[in-house]
Amino acid sequence: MPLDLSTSPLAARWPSHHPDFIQLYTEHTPNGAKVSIALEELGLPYEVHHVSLAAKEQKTQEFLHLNLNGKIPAIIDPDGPGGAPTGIFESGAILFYLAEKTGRLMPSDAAGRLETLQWLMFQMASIGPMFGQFGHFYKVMAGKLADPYPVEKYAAETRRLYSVIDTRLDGRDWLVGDSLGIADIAVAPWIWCMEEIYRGGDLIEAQGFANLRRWYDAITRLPSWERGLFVGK
Ligand SMILES: N[C@@H](CCC(=O)N[C@@H](CS)C(=O)NCC(=O)O)C(=O)O
Repeated sequence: MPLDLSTSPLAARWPSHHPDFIQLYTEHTPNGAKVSIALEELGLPYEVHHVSLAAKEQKTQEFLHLNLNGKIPAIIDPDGPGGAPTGIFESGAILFYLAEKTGRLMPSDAAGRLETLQWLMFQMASIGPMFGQFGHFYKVMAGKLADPYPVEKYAAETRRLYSVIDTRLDGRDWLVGDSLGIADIAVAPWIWCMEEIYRGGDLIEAQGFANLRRWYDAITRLPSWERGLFVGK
């Protein structure tokens, strides 16, 4: 949507020193990291604004002006479609926008673009929400629930999703096409979150997925991963 930073209430809470750069509103979370890793990989200049989830800054009027849904990440591109300053939320939409804008991180043919969209939707609709539920019950609610059902349910679904990714990567290096793309960048931070933040890897026997491990090792060795993962911390 059109959004001019110079007149937006956002600038009062998060002043910009480089208004000509892409403005990234984020925290150190898997959905936030997707966007910073993509921006690093693309080498686009961007300015980071830390949105404190602990302080509920994502629910402030200033932030809702950019994302009515009150969640990070969100960006403003001062050089959006048609050259107009544009605000975008939903990490999948942001990744797709950046790939379209630069002509990178996505195959250029129609079939490859469609395949990218398919795997991106798979991440947004399944991996993020299901891993997130697992994390809530396994980590946030640890020791607070007598009933093992929620952890069992979401651990089983998380393991099933690991298996989908592992099967897709059988005989291929990347989720779509023959080079790193936005689908990979969307999925990998959730593997990191599952294993490093939720510490759920042992429970779902994450090391047993050989194709996924090979692919994840390759992504985590990228300089853009190192630089992008901790943005917003
Ligand atoms: N589908 C959204 C989900 C965004 C999301 O859940 N963001 C989390 C951090 S990873 C957040 O802002 N949580 C705070 C809240 O829900 O209030 C996206 O991918 O952008």
